Amino acid sequence: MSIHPAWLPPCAFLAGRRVLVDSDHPLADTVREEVIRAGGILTPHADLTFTAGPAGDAFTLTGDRVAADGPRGMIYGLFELARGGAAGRHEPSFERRMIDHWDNVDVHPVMGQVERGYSGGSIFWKDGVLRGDLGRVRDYARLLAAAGINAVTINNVNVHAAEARLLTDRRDEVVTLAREFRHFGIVTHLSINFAAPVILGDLPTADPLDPHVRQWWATIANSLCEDISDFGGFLVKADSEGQPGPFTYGRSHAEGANMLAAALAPHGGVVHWRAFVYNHRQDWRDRTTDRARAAYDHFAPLDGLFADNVIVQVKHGPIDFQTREPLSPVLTAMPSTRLAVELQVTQEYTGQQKHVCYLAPMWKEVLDSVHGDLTAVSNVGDDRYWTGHPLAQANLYAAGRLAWNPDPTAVLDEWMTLTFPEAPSELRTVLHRIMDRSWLTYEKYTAPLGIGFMVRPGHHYGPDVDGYEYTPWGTYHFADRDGVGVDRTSATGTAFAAQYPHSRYESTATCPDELLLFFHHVPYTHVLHSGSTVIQHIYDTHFDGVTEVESMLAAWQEASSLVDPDLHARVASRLDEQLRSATEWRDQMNTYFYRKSGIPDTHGRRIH
Ligand code: GCW
Repeated sequence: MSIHPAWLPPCAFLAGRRVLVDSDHPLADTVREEVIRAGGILTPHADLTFTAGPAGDAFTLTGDRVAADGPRGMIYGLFELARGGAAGRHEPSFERRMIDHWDNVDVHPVMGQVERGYSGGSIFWKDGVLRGDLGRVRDYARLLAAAGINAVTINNVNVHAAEARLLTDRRDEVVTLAREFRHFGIVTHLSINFAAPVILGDLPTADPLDPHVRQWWATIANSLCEDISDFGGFLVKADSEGQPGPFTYGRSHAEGANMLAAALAPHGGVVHWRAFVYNHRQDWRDRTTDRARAAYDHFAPLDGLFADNVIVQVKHGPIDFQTREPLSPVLTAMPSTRLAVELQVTQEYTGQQKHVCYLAPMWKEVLDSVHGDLTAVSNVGDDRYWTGHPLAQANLYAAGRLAWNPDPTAVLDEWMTLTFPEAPSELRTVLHRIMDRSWLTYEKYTAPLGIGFMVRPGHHYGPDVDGYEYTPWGTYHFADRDGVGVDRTSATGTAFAAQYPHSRYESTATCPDELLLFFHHVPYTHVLHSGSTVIQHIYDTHFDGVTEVESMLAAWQEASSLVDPDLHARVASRLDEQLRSATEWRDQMNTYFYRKSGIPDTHGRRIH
């Protein structure tokens, strides 16, 4: 079966156009290839001219010209024209826009090849080696460029034995992949294992202050940057979920990160150092430990201590990519540190690419409040539709494009224009009906009022209200017969709310409904700002959520003659699963909270 082109069709608008690409940068050749492929004519007597200044990704479009600040801007200008983009200046709000792959070289016994990947195997590696045919990687690079992405990390942040060697004796594979990405202006980064000097280098320690360790990393960085002249840098998950880190040697995360930064600095490389550090061996009996606090407690005191080429990479919420979380307080607590916000495109906790969940509206809320870099965990695999669920492609597209166009609905329209160029307006209408509010629908049947993690432990799919409640990974809802929610206030709880510069979350009077149970433990009869009670809200949203999924299914039936039959069938079968799963969520959640509270549904609907 052929690979679905996603938003990859040739740039039809170029057919018959007379084009001049007035630059001798290698990326000019990429633009020329696009012109030829689309049936355009390369000529000095052009009606469309591409020019590039020295640096920068922004560009200005006029009727007959793409004037790019730097070479990459020519590519972005090209794809903007393909979308029918408006004349004027186009500038990204995030300078570095990176996709992080959680791909492993080998198939991991528990996690599979792509950790939290729901679209098949890696497009980079197969059977433990780099794929021989990298045509698909080239297509992927084009896809990312069309979404405005300019950096990629190619391997999982959990760096196992084989993947650690990408730094040393398997480096050729990185060199090869970097070449494919460079063709579309994308810079390659690598996840590394902090203990590499011990694992790969036969040193007795990975202590960041040890001169031999520092020398080892400097030597590695020198040769790596010789092999890949535009190498982007390292991504590091340290002292987190069992990965090695500086704590082993009594060193701080600033000392760990700065050591790697010193090795990369002469070459212009950066270190993305993740703030996802928490105790995953908690005791549920200990009410003082709060996973939400961890990133801020570890990192805020280090503000100002990181080297200039360290970027602290922070998950958008304080916990872990849940359906609804407040903005991580770390993102506003480190004014003297370069930061990157991390989003999760692979929908680990938002339906695993089986459910439609267009995440751009959630990300928009995040991106409106932060500055720095943007990173997003990839959702692609070797599936013919790239993302398992064909509509999940829109999330990957939006992860890049929101930096250029902050309107999630407009970004969805762009995605449709490029993905279904021939589509009649009825298809757009159907897709908007299914996708625009799909995140809110998902929230309704899974995660009421800011509670998360009521999922099956391990694989994280489907409901299990108490699945994590008594495990070492954290406690998430504290439901008893009287009430529900996590008390994170300063007065009586874990004081996580005090990590914010404002006091909005401290009181139920000012806490927004959608985050009430993230910050407060309240009785089931507590009245929300909406006028409903907590228990009635839980019942109503779960019934509504399922009804909304039924409407999505009905809408998709209307599209049966409007799209390719195979694509239609794939989406239809995922929607069937979504409805089954949403019903399971509704029934378990409603029954659980009815049994706990003993309070019936005011509308007398069926609760099992
Ligand atoms: O959400 C958790 C995932 C892990 C992941 C971890 C992380 C790569 O369950 O699979 O590990 O986050 O972000 O490091």
